[in-house]
Amino acid sequence: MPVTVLAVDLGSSSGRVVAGTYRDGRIDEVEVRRFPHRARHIDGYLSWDLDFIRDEVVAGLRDAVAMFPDAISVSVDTWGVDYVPLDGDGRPVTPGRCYRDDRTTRTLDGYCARLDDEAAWAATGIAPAVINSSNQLFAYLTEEPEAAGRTERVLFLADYFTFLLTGIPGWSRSPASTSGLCVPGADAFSGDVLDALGIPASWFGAVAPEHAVVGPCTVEGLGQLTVVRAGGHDTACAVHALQRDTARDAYFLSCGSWSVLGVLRDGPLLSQEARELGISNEARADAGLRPLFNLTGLWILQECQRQWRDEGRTHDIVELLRLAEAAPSTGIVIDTEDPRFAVPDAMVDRVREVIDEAGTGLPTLDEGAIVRVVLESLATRYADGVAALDALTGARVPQLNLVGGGSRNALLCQLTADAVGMPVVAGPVEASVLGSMLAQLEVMGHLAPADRNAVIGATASTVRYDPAR
Ligand code: LRH
Repeated sequence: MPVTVLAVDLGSSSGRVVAGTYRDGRIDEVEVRRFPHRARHIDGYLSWDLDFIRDEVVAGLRDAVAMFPDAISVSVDTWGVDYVPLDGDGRPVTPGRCYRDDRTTRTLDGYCARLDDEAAWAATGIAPAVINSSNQLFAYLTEEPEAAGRTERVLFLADYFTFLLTGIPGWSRSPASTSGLCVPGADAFSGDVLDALGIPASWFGAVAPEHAVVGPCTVEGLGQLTVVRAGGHDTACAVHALQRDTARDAYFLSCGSWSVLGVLRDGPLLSQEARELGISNEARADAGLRPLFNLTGLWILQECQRQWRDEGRTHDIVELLRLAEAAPSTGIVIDTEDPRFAVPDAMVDRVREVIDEAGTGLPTLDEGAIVRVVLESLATRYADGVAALDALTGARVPQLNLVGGGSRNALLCQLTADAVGMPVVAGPVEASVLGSMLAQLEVMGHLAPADRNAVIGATASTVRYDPAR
């Protein structure tokens, strides 16, 4: 009997509702709705339009149920670190603030005075970063004390949408693990961190294991759906869609606005070396972990495209990649982690500024050359990350699995294979969606975990890029 599950996958530039029908050992996906969105300034803070996203999600689910009247379940995954503060009636106290807002830079000195980097790492196993929810909540308490005073609960974004679908609040382990507020392994919030930062422990409940049923959907017209925690964090869902031999470590690079490069393993990497290299021990949605580097990804290009579009220049990604492929390498490598690239707007100017600082004396680069510099620089950063993982795990793995939107970018995949010196297996593109569907089928009793690899093999298309000699 075919069975249909629904995945809601919310990224920081677009969201989608996808139906997956499992039959004959594979999943057929139909994208029912896709919508772009972006953060805008509200009350002086870069914020998300969560009501718009909610309306799109509900409309997408209604369309999905109309198309697939037998659909049995749904799960929501989102980008990490962001949260929604709720009042006693379960309503947002402020709009959902965006991790790219610079309030966390303004409040960083106060934060570090209470919790320095070494103490934060020791308590959490998460690399200190201004985007972490711990930094954001400290900024919230500091800059919006009146709103913070009216806050009863704080839900991470995926859990907020699950709450909207069920009325049941919860704190899923994978998004909680991105917060910088949990103990290593992310099975509980860290009392030490909450105390040090003055964040009320009452804002949180127990960390909920994932791959579990939450309850029936209470939204009108969607009552047939069981809401599942298939993995609240998009990257946790994405790694569930990797074909893997569980007996050995596997490296992954989840490539969208962010490049999340890491390794799948049971335990955290907590050595001093891991700390110095900037490892974050985030949780998978099953019981395991995925120590990783959160690196800047295609965001730089997305923002360049936006600027070129506004200036009436070439901005279509297919055309830009064709130009980049044709452009000779300049040999310039920029630091894609430069904080100037973390914020929106004027990205082309920032990239040019950083290139000029490299003192190359080259004439102003055109679109193709800029795209090539960015992609070559990303590939170089990935190679450094892979070398660091090799040093930390002692395991030289046979290939790098590159999933997410970046896996469609053949130039990036080839440059990455060349830079890391090992084959890149690119795909699936919609890894988070596939991971969510697999987990839902497992939780709902329609797929045995032992059969997962075969289903991924039958469902996902992958392309292999061998390093050039
Ligand atoms: C990628 C991602 C990443 C980080 C970032 C904020 O979508 O989830 O893993 O957490 O967003």
